[in-house]
Amino acid sequence: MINLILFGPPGSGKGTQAALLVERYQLVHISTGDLFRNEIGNNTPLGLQAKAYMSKGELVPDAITIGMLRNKVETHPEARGFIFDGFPRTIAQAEALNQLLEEEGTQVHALLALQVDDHEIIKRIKLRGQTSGRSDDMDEKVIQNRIDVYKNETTPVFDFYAHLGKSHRVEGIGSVPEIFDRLCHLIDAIDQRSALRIH
Ligand code: B4P
Repeated sequence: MINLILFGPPGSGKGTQAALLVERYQLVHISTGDLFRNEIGNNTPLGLQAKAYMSKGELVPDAITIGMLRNKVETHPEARGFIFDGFPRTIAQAEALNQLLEEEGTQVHALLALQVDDHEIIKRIKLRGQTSGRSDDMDEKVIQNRIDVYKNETTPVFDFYAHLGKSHRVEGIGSVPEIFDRLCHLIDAIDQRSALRIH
């Protein structure tokens, strides 16, 4: 089993790359952003709560996010591994994920951090905002807040896994296939080193 965290600032390409990695390695993809958007689309109480935070570019509170993630993981006992996309975004979420995976007899094997500068991120998100219908992609103030929240609340998660020797930086600028290749090289090296046998 291999469990990977796809990490990086908003709009760094986590969702884009996760979709390709899932195909290549046959892992279960869990995107907390997608799960929240799904709840919002279905007008559920959880969706209503999440919407209030997401529309401002704030993080949804840990208790809500962790509960939702746990439910999702538990619906996939057959998984040969997970790609966590957009989770964990706080130290509390990272600690909860470690505990959850420990209960399942497994662990986080690597955090892959896409490196993309602010200028490129803002360009990408605004471009997506023209078609995504996502209110958090359209307002430059909200986009800037998402970047600030990432820097203040989420970057400590990189250090949390770096202390465990599990954080890796990956250049996130380039074409989608180029970045995919970089990620695959890294994952294959981690696989070989730890004899996880994901192929
Ligand atoms: P997310 O859904 O995680 O949104 P994101 O960070 O914008 O997405 P991502 O990095 O996946 O970008 P993508 O591949 O789409 O979070 C949204 C909100 O949900 C958060 O702000 C927060 O409120 C809430 N939330 C989610 N998880 C949470 C958690 N754990 N705790 C609390 N709150 C949480 O790429 C972006 C764009 O770039 C796309 O248009 C894509 O086509 C383009 N692109 C991708 N790769 C490219 C490349 N190589 N070159 C050029 N363009 C590229």
